[in-house]
Amino acid sequence: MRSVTPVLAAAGLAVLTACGGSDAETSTAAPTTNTAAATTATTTADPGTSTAAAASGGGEVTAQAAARPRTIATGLNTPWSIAFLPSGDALVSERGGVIKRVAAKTRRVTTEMRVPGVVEQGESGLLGLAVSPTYAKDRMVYAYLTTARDNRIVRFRLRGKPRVVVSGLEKAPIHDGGRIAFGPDGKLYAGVGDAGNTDLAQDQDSQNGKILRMNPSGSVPKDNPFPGSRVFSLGHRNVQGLAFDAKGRLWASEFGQSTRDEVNLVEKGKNYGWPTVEGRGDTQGGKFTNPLVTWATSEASPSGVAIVGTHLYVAALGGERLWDVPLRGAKTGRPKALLQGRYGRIRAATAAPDGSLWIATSNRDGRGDVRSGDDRILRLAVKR
Ligand SMILES: [Ca+2]
Repeated sequence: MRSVTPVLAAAGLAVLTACGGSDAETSTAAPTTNTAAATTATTTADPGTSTAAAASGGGEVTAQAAARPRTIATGLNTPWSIAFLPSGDALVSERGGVIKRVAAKTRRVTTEMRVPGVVEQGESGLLGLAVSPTYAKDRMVYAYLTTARDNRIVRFRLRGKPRVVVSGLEKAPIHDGGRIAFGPDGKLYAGVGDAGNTDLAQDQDSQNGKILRMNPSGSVPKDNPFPGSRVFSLGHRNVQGLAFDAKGRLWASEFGQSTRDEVNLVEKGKNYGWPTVEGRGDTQGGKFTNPLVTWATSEASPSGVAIVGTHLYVAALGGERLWDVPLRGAKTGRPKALLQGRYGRIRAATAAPDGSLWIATSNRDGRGDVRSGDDRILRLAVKR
């Protein structure tokens, strides 16, 4: 399934069916998880997952793993993104189109608003949220969502009318990207999937299969790598995780197709290889940039990412775990698996204002085993 013909790629649902267990968001893991884990990363089990520890041969329990997760909220339906307001309240997008609010002090969950025009189909719907870095002044919240026509980014005041930031991104039942994040430069970054059309990732005129960089209004910053274009980096399949480290470097997770998922250090104007290269491969003399971390798709299927201190946390859907990737400047250390098999599919990971990490499960997204209380948000005390 590495090279998909354009005809097949154009029919998103056909790809979904054809890929079967190898599609990135699916939880149908290949039966090689533990073997693959042993060869690529030391899988450190969370306390209580003794089977996982035994299977991976690892007995080491890190400070991160030892931190017992606390449930913050239950009964959510496919939460996709968590974003904190300056007050400490958290906004949570549910893929069907609702934004919930988790109160900072009481942790009471209330429905904040329904975002108009959202059409949830397959992997698409109401996806990423971002709070304006100048929220105190403008009170703007940004959302990446799917409508009947397209994927788009809108902004609004809570309970107010959304206005378009960017529209016309191709949508599909799969590979819709959807993560948005403000950089320390005040620009808005967005992971846009290839919408099942692999050719778009290398097409400089398409905004699909890219990471975009834009002004908060949606206009193109003058210092973008390609004049007049929001494209910041290209050659991406489906980026659903974006986070900036303390030095302003951009880290992104990316779903592979059938072999390797990726964590990339994303730099202006670079080409990350899809669909020519999945995982690490021939850079063709530097034309392509290789990922710093890869996993078998059964171990990860990575969605949201968050940085706390010098660790990148990667929420894994199909892998049903949280990956802890130590960051050493622009390099990465050996990843450790946390919470493996404990909570099912994990979609979102967000650094909370108190230095903890909040994650959200995604067991009600149509591909998980729904457990009592799903979907839930958990808080983890992690090393800073
Ligand atoms: Ca790549």
